[in-house]
Amino acid sequence: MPDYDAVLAATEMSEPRETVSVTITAPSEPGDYRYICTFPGHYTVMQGTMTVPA
Ligand SMILES: [Cu+2]
Repeated sequence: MPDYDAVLAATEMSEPRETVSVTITAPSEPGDYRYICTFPGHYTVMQGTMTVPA
């Protein structure tokens, strides 16, 4: 995982059908925060948005 301020959290690599979880402290600034799978080629379909409401 790159040492980059925009990366708030990460998990270890998971196996197919395995469930992994991560707990983060959401940013205090309201807004939409994108999340992605960084495995090569997965970004196009494995992504979403976490919304911190105002
Ligand atoms: Cu993926």
